[in-house]
Amino acid sequence: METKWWQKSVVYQIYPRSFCDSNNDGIGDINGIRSKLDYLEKLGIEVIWLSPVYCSPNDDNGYDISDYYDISPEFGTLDEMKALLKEAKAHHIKIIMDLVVNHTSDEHKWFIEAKINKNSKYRDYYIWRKGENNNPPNDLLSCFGGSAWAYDETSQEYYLHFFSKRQPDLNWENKDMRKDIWQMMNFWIDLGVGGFRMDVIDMIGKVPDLKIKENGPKLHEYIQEMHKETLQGKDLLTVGECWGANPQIAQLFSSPDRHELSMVFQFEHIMLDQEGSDKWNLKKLDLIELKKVFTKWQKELNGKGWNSLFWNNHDLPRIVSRWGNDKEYRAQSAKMLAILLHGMQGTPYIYQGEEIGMTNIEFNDLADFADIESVNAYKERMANNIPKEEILKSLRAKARDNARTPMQWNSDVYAGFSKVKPWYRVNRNYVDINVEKALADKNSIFYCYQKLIKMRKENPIMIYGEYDLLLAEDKNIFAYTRKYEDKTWLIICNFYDKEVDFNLEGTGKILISNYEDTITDLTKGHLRPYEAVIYQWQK
Ligand code: TEU
Ligand code: CA
Repeated sequence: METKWWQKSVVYQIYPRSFCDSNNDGIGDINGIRSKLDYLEKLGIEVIWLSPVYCSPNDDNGYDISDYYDISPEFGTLDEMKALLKEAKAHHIKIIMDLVVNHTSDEHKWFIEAKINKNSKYRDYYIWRKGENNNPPNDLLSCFGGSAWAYDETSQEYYLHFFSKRQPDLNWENKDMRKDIWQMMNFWIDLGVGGFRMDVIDMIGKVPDLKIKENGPKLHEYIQEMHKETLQGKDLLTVGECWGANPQIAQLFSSPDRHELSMVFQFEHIMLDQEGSDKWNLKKLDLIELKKVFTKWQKELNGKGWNSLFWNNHDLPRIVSRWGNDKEYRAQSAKMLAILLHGMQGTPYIYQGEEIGMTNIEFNDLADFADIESVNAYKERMANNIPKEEILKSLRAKARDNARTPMQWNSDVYAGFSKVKPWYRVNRNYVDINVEKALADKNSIFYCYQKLIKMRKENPIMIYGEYDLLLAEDKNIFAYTRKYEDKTWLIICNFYDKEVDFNLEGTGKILISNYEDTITDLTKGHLRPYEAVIYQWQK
């Protein structure tokens, strides 16, 4: 298979509201991103995934779009967006846009029209049903709590919303609606974007009457139509957010001969520290399970599709607080997690602040949460008589707010993010954890990420090398090899804070490590807390 540029690149996700505020109104913006391109080039990333910057009433921070063709005034203007695209290009960085087309905002002109006029062509752009004896058509639930059906007084019908009431679901059965989406995508492609990250794309084939949310029967038909009408011949990076994917489904999306997407985000590893489908129902991570899940995906997409590799995004808690140790071993564990992930096959994604080891934040009360999911979960769980301490425990561990605190640039007031009080609280640890400090310390987490990105550009084994798990039964160590041509790399990581021994053959040449004086004799293997190494293996 011919190598694609996105197989060699590392992507950096920007959550614009929290990245950098250029005009001191407390909200990050496009000009703020423009001012940090030198920094991103220094890190070595070649793609930015930009979370939504379109017009939005912000019921779900931009994931409720009211105009796909324009930039929200709080983020800037379309001209500034064009300038960002151009300047990013000069920094060898492409920009992929968030494409949120499972739903729109209730303030989108299509929905406004659909709501007031039953005979409008836009009525059928959404999903309307008559209820049953004053009840919703069925018991489908919204991801943000409560029924997925909202009652519209005017027309006395219910409309579907898998997310908030203010995010009505689009009806993908409607061909005109699809055409309008293709036109909008082509508008952005013509402006020079590098591709799209597609929000909950596996929901567009929904069949609400059969209670099918994800992976509906026409899903791949729609994606292939999208490919034909927009992506074909354009060499773009496309990544679909697919909470319901298994490796077979991911192959359908990402196998090149099917002409769908470059890759998907799957969340199997992300769901390992919860009981069942409820993310608030906490469970301890089992390392053996984590190894199994990664190994399954590495093996099953090898040569048949492509993996995305990530620990973090704007919906997830900070990985160093989640599966690392953000206290005594913050730097070591953050680097271990970076080495473990970047050593695998796939395209790595870094979420803003991950490269400096930003952590979760402290929450003490309802007032500390800004996110709709957190606020709803808090209220719903209070109503269900779950003890407050237990609710807070889950939210501390999992709230999306953890990822959304302002980026920590320096130790000035508000962490250098803004000169005024930001829209959301700055983590108190910004005086110790910030970009300025990271850049000044040659052993910082930042330079570990920088080195991993550089290694990927220089070593085809990181792209093509075949993956094999080692020490599968070891309860503390995550180890695997990558093999390509005559080379073997060994990636070995101590996942915990206790020292461990291991026993393998031969010696290793150290390519990257998160400690000084790492051993090279693998027959007397020993790893310190969170120690992680990539070796070139000589047996
Ligand atoms: O997320 C999809 C999604 O399913 C999330 O709601 C997820 O279940 C939750 O965040 C886990 O905590 C996408 C976006 O990434 C998210 O920010 C949006 O809120 C959502 O779609 C609706 O657009
Ligand atoms: Ca601003």
